[in-house]
Amino acid sequence: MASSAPRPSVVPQANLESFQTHLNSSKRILALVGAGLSASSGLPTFRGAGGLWRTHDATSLATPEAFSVNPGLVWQFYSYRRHMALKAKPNPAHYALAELARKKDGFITLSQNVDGLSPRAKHPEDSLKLIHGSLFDVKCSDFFCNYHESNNYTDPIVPALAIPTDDVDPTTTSALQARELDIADESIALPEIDHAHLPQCPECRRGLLRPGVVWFGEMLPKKVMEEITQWMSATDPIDLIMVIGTSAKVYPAAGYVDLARAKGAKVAIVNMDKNDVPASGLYNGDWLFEGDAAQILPEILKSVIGEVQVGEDAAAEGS
Ligand code: BV8
Repeated sequence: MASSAPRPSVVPQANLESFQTHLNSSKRILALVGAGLSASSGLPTFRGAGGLWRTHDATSLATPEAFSVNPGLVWQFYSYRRHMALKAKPNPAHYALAELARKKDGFITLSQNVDGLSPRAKHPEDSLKLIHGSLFDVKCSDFFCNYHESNNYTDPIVPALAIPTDDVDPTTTSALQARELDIADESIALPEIDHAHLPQCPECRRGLLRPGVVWFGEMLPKKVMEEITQWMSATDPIDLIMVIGTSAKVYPAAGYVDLARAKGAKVAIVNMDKNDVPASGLYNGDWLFEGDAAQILPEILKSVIGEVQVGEDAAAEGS
């Protein structure tokens, strides 16, 4: 149960007041979120750790080419991220956005994150656009098969992807954690996994299943893109776009900042690094809140959402 002790303010007063005045009067609001939103839930960002998973550039593993060359390696990358995301918990920033969605009809969140934490914070589905898919969806990689499965939380998804614990006592978390770290530690060789031991498509029984995420060079989900385009092209102006925990370097996601600006939106950046602002920079009247999204979002949205409730009770309240 959240402590009721008021949090120390992490936002300069002047900034907070002008922002909340605009927020309170805003009718149409967008949030573009990235890995930084989940950083204080313990999940590494893409840029964190130099963007590397072991010796591999994470973005190079997130490609159809990498999967066709070495599906075992790519599945170990995604199985590890599924495992870590399942162990993680939504943080106050996830709950704050979920509550804003319940309080403001004209608010939607565009999430680049595939970790499932915004859905677990009970962010209302119709105002949460998962533009890069989810670690917990799988689909057949065979071009002629349309098999797709959502909300697959089996961990590991197949025995061959289990985090090897045979030589450690899995009941002692520390040992297990050590083993988890091993997986991320390039000095420990990753096992070669035979195709036959990787997730198989239960429908065509020909193709391998692959993670239901959008890889570089792939189109974003058609239905989600249509919903966003419809929302963006409504006649009413957009009043505010909050750019939260993202380096805004990946397109078309990063392009929404300028699209929203073109519809009249003011921009509010929430980022641990004040230099990580979108390519078009900041204009007069925009806001830059430097720090941890998990601390800043509950504070700057308080005028609309009140005190953020984290944990189970928020779910009960929202469902
Ligand atoms: C496509 C899913 C075409 C998989 C991902 C235009 C110009 C240039 C290039 C392109 C362009 N258009 C398209 C491209 C190519 C490419 C692209 O953008 N390349 C980049 C690298 C230049 N785009 C694509 O390939 C897209 N597809 O264009 O298809 C097409 C068209 C027709 C027909 C066929 C094809 C697909 C892009 C999606 C790829 N999939 N994810 C997976 O996750 O494994 S992208 C992935 O990387 C994430 O989803 C996210 O989008 C991105 C990582 O960025 P962030 O989330 O922002 O994370 P990052 O670590 O970079 O930054 C973290 C930030 O948080 C930092 O600013 C840090 O300071 C801050 N922070 C840290 N801690 C905190 C914090 N902030 C607050 N609080 C904290 N505690």
